[in-house]
Amino acid sequence: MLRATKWLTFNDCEMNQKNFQALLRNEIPSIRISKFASSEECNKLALAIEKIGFDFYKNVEPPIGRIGITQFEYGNRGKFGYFDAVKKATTNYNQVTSLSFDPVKRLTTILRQHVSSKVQIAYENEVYGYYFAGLIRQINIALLHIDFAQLDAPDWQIGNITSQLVWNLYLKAPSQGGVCKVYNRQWQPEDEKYKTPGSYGYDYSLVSSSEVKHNIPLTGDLVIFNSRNFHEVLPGIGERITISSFIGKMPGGDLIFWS
Ligand SMILES: O=C(O)CCC(=O)C(=O)O
Ligand SMILES: [Fe+2]
Repeated sequence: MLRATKWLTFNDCEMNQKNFQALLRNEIPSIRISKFASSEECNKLALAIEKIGFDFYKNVEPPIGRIGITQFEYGNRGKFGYFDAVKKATTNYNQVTSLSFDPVKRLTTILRQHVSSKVQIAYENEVYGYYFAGLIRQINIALLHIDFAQLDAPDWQIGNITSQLVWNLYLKAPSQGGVCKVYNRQWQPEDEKYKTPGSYGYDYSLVSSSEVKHNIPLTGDLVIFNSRNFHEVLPGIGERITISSFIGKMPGGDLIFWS
């Protein structure tokens, strides 16, 4: 039986090499880059997003709106569909960010300075090419779940990651609520029996005795947490719009981005 080690702190930690490595090892709950984007930059992104409009996930209840694609949706449908859709998703992403700034680029620059010189968009092979990174979402509620490519993408390059983080930049934060709760419990294969049939959600009994960190959405802040940890988004008052992607650590230490 796996014993969960207690986190060293419940505070929001700053971005540096030591904290980033601690987050990969699940020794701290999150890193927050306060004021990653100015309110003007966020407003411009939000305006551009409204012009394009959200698509909604198929078979996801409660509904989650998004611009861009996720590997998760293509996990059972094959790679071709995902990589075929990368170009369109990238065009939309560039259209939105050209009116303000490019969050993926800004974060990769910060990571190269603080953590590792090798930070890249994930790459499949000569046939399929690059992944997409930079998913824009409108989430009102997200059920208890994890995001871990060893489970979601065993036959894809990203399935080789040894640990996985996710970053979210809050472009529009609710006036109240909308907290992302991250539990100090990392997914293990035997947890699959707690999955709710026909849903991406897991049974809450899994985390009933786990430590929990409340990540409060603040416009302009970027929060990174270990996405192998069970997490959920609570309802809030007002719109909640984010840009995000995963960050995987490859066996050789390189960092890769994808959505
Ligand atoms: O919107 C958030 O705060 C987190 C959403 C989520 O489940 C994720 O980014 O993996
Ligand atoms: Fe998630």
